[in-house]
Amino acid sequence: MNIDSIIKSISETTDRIAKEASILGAYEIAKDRYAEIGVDTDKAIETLEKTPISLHCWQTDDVIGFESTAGLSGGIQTTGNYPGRARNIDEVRNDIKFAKSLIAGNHRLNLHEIYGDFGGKFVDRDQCEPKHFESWIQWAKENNMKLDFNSTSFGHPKSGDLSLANPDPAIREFWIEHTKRCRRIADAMGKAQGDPCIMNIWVHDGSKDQTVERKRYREIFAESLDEILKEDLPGMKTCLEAKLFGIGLESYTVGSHDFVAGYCATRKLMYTLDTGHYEMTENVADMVASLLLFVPELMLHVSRPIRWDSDHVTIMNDQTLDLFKEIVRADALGRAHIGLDYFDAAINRIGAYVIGTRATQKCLLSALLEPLGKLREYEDAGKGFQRLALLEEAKTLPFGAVFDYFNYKNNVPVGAAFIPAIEKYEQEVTSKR
Ligand code: RNT
Ligand code: ZN
Repeated sequence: MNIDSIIKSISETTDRIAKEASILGAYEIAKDRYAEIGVDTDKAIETLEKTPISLHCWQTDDVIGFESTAGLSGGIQTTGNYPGRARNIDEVRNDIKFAKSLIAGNHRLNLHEIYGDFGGKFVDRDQCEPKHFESWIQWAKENNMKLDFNSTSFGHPKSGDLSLANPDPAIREFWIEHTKRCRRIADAMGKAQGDPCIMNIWVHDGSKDQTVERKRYREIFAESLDEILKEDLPGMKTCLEAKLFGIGLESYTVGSHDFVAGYCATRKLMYTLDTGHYEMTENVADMVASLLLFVPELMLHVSRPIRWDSDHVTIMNDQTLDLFKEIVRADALGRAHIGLDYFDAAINRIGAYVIGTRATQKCLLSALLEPLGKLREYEDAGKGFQRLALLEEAKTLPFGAVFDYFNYKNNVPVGAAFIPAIEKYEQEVTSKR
């Protein structure tokens, strides 16, 4: 059986009809309840349907890619060894396709440079070209997905502790060349899909122990970035990701929040906000309303840090709910691109994919269902009690009925019905790897 018929047979086993009446009935009641406080649920669903989430290809294979079998380095790490990891380009594609069949809406696919179609040959990072991504462009088109992209500074003999911020010109030039080439690949993707490909630059550069050259590395990094960004490439947009620390790079990170905020503000560049990249007690959601005043756009890496930047599967928690509330309250959905960034190798990887994507949609939907008009009225009138009361009441409105209907309407499993679907795929596909 080929992968398409497996996916089709699994989706047919989802018990939709039996539940139909209760899903529709619950939605009608929910719709009325929300209408009472001035919220149009149909409109919220429509916005959710139109908002793509960029699925990170690296959840399928523990951030390994197809360049070499060198382990992960550069301050990030996956933990766990659940069986069934995707081992090659076809398996990565099949897993993404299957995960997508369980998620409502049209989504984008976020690739790293190490996921190129290198045809079994070793292509070094300073040699990558658009041709290595032609089959991805084709595949994405066939599967109705648009592509986003990432340069890859980790997991390479020249990664070391410093790449774009390296004082050694040979190493620094190598990574400048890599990043320039990646921007051209992203440009080719964007042109082919008729929509800008967003390319993220995250480099791990930093220091395990104390450094006396904090400013010097940041100056070099800024110079490298300026050089990289010189080329005008209309098919793509670049964003730069900030970070607090990496594993083995605990004392100092070149691309810290302050550096990236300053760089993006002065160069009018998109800022990548990864929810795992700040102090644990920092209010990441609050950054949205500041950054948006000074940078043109935001790229979100929705993740879940546990004690550190652990990249646990995104769930519907306060941190993620607050993040999307701030984006909707700032009327900034058009300026915020949503991507996921976690890698859990300890549970079924496709399950992890689907849980995190659906959780992100739940958080966005919850933000879209906020009675913002009324809340703003109260706030303007200085009615603090009424504002707090409505915020509290809004928490227990029948949100779940709206989310169920959204999935039902989009022909994907409602509620926990995706669990048996993933179990079946595991039985028929991933457990045989
Ligand atoms: C690392 C960054 C970065 C990576 C991916 C693989 O801390 O979050 O975005 O996770 O590029
Ligand atoms: Zn990230």
